[in-house]
Amino acid sequence: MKTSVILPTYNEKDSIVLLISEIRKTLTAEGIDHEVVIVDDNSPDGTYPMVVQRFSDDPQVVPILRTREKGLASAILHGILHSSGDKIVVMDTDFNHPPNLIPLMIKITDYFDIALGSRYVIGGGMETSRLRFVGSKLFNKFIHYTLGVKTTDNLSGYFAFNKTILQGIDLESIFYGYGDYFIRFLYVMQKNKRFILELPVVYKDRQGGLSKTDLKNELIRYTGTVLKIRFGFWKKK
Ligand SMILES: Nc1nc2c(ncn2[C@@H]2O[C@H](COP(=O)(O)OP(=O)(O)OP(=O)(O)O)[C@@H](O)[C@H]2O)c(=O)[nH]1
Ligand SMILES: [Mg+2]
Repeated sequence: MKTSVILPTYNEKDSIVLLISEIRKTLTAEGIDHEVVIVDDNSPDGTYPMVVQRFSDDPQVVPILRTREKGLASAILHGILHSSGDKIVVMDTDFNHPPNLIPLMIKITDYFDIALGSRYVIGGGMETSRLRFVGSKLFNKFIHYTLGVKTTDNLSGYFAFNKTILQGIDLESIFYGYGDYFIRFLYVMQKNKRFILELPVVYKDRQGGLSKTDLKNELIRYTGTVLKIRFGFWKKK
């Protein structure tokens, strides 16, 4: 069984080389067959050439450059479609998501369809802003009561799964926009009765670079996503 770790990047030159190195080291030490797929949307800070140059002698690092398309969710889908693994791990590239948990997440997918890194199960949390932690928790309650999903962190974006669960699903109707793709993904997977295990994750502070998240815009977008699903304006094809 091979695992593909998908890393979407936009202006992450401060952290990407260290992150790839840590992932390669951790998974190699655990004897996990893997590749690391980087999907960069032509970052002005030169993230892509930096990865190409630094890992040119490492066939398990697969850098992909997109010049025509841009966006977090479609970058993740692009990486998944160009990956060769049987298992997929998706994470942020700024160390928000601690890479030392990847082996455990992969192990969990031997028994569950999806391993979900969650801030809101016992032991989980967020080192960054308390306001953001509480705000996101409340928004997750809204998602829970509106859509009836059981998962507690529908905005996490740190997860692992068996690729077979994507079969027969119109992925483009899920993987568009920003973090809202994850609300659609978990909703569809729970409708499909997939087995999900949430494991505690403590988000670390971003290491270098700038945030791409505009909290006000995302709040509006995420609310729209939830209401569209709830009132039948979003249909998975
Ligand atoms: N390929 C690609 N990646 C993106 C895009 N926008 C964001 N990302 C990546 O998506 C991940 C999440 O973005 P962040 O800016 O860290 O968002 P966040 O975690 O909500 O915000 P922080 O608190 O700053 O960490 C990072 O790895 C980004 O580099 C995009 O348009 N294209
Ligand atoms: Mg981040």
